[in-house]
Amino acid sequence: MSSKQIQQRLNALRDEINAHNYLYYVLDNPEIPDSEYDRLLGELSDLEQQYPEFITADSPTQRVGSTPLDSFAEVKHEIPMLSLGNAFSDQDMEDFDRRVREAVNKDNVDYAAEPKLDGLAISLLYKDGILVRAATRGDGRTGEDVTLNIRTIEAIPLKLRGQDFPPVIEVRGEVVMPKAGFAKLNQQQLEKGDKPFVNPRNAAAGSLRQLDPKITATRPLSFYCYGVGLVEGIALPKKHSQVMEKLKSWGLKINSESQVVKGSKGCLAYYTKLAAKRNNLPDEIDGIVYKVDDVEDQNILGFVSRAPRWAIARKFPAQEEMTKLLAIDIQVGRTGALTPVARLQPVFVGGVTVSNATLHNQDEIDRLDARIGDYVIVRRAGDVIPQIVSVVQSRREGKPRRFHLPATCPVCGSETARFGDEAVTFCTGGLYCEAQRKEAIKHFASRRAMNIDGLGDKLVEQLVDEGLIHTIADLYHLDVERLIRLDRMAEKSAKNLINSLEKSKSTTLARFVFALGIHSIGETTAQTLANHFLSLDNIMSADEEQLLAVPDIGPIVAENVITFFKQEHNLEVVEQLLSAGIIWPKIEKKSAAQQPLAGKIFVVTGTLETMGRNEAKAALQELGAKVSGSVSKKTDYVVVGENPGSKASKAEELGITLLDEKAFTELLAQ
Ligand code: 9MJ
Repeated sequence: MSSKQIQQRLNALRDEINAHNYLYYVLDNPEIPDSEYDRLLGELSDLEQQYPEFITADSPTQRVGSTPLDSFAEVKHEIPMLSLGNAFSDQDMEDFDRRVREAVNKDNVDYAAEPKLDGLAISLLYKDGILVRAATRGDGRTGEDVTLNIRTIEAIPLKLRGQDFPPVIEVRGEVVMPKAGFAKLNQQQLEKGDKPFVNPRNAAAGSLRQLDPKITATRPLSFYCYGVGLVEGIALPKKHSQVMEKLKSWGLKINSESQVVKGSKGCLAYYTKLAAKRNNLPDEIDGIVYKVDDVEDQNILGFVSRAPRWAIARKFPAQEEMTKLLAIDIQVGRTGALTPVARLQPVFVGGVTVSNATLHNQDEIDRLDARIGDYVIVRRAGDVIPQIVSVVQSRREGKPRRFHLPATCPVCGSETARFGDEAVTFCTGGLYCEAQRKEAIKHFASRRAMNIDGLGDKLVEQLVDEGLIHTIADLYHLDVERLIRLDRMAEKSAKNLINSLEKSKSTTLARFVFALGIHSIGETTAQTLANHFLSLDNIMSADEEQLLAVPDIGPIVAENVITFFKQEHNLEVVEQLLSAGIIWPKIEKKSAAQQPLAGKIFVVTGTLETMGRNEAKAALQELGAKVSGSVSKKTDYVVVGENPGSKASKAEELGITLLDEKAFTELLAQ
């Protein structure tokens, strides 16, 4: 390629990439998949590496600079960056509208209504369409030069689109961190062991304050423009809303929720509409900004001190407030999870009075270092449950005591426990604990457990609420006479239910074990326990060593089984169920003839067409084989399905017999 051809290709690639950026960021309407975009960027980057003499500063590859700064330089704003006056009520808005109408001498004024983004105000200076400087608002007169950091934000064009932009234009707007990006960033912070950011605004500010633009480049920042400062050479349209449309045509992102509304009525309607949408918007907003749309009217209105008289920010009720943590109570949920609940000095936040907030679990209390008597920041965003964001350490008085979840359940007195590295503390009371009773009974009655026909969730609630049953064992003492006294219970349904209960008494050991609702014991594990131990007595008396010797039973399941059968109440309930007449066929130890694969170790890898992996395992175990998760010298056979992993190749290396699906099903059939 000649030098001219190279430059042509480079320009074509840059134009194409910029066009796709525009479609993606400004119009919110991408045309090509990310993979194709990445390919274009890759081609540009490769070509530029080959011909570094043709790299231009506005090339899409040049967003991230390589040298960190020592400090940010000062930038003087030629036209000050203003702040906004606030309105907190409908009355404030009506007063604002009246002042405006009186000043411009009109009966009706149009306002450009925009979401008020909670980010950082930034000024972008474009000369001949090229971004030459970006600065923070600072105190409004002097800000900091953050050009290198701002260049990393893909929603900000390094070069304006089209031809009709002024030779000098200063665009103003807000850098924000979208909620989704914020959540992801905080997740990463926690994983790295770093402190999470308190809110998207702080995260955006912290990201722009980095001296190394490489760090800023990793942060999910975005930008919306909302106005202009210095403009030279070409006059802009006469309406604010038209200026915004112009900026959009030049490749700058404007908020798609923006809208021109009529008079104070229009302002109030827009406020109501956006307040309802607030939590579903991609970015954090803390109110609405209303601007007189007519620029000539803006000039008539002018400024008072540092705020324009032609604009106002109507604030949503604050979503964060400070209050006192009075006590921590414990709620026991339906699954037995103990949830610490903060009792707060009532405080008006997010539009409602909040006096409780969840503290989630012990780890969360420890992370916050929340102690009774502390002052805390409470956040309530929309319909979301109020959260405690942080403790105001500087307000702590004396030595308030730390809080620990109790060793026994506050509802039933059973031991509490944490399993593995789960954060949640559970009550082990199971069937006995009132808080867990309804769920336990629903589970017990369900189709895959005791399969009690006609005993639905609603009826279980009713039976417990009316005090007719307390535990699953009480189900078998119900009679038609008592049932028909319930609301909406006809004699026929009552009789049917009694029949179903009677029928359910004939079951299997696996179903019964599953029905007990032991934590983390699903159907498959219940079946495994039944196959291995053969009797309920054996399961109930198994110690940790015996349980761990069962294939597929790990320490968590073992601990849950032992804890469950250690509880006196659970033993009583089991005893009552058995005396009520629950029976199952005795499981015979299989003879050698029935266990042709006894002693053989199998590994299953890849996807089988005719059965699931668990099904295959169960079939092998039924025939006496052991199924292991990893291939070793001890492995006898490896069953290989579609797309097998490294296990198949390892087996081949070790010279282990491989069975394809056909060979495997034949083996099972034999
Ligand atoms: C925000 N923060 O979203 C203005 N703003 O206009 C909008 N801020 C503003 N406009 C003049 N949408 C000064 C500040």
